[in-house]
Amino acid sequence: RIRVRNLNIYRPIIYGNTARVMTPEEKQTAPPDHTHKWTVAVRSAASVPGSDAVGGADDLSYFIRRVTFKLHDTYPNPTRSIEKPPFELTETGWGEFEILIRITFIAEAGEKAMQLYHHLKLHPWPAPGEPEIPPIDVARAHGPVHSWQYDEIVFNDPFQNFLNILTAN
Ligand code: SLL
Repeated sequence: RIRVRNLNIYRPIIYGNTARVMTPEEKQTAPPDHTHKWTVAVRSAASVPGSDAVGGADDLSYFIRRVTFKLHDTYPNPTRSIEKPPFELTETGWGEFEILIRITFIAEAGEKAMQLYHHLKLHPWPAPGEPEIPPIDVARAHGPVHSWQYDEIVFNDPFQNFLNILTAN
């Protein structure tokens, strides 16, 4: 296995969540205290030709093998592994918390898993110093919440065969 020295190659990603207030129908099949439906995801930030979506949902598996989302311990089986794209997880709940996102690369990368943290955001208002959470109908009227972070996954001195995989995609 040959490393290509003095070369950095990066892939842009976005990670984060969307959230919205659950509909009455959705509430019927969820635990009674759950108020929000949310999706946490890792997506490509490279533009997808012919798509105006934010991030390409499907195009990270050529170098990412698995994304694991570690949820709050109040969730059953809080460690959720997604082995296929799209690397996302949808759940319901009532509270915000820190999600540990672990990205495992394909074996050819020869890289350790990468860890990111994302604060799951359910409420549109900035919470710090704001003890009061407005009523649910106020939240519903406000519409979905989006909280995304841009990042670049950098590979230093990549293996030649991994570099080939990255540049072929
Ligand atoms: C808080 N630090 O106290 C946060 C914890 C936990 C959120 C929030 C549902 C889990 C379940 C859920 O939303 N947990 O019972 O399925 O506000």
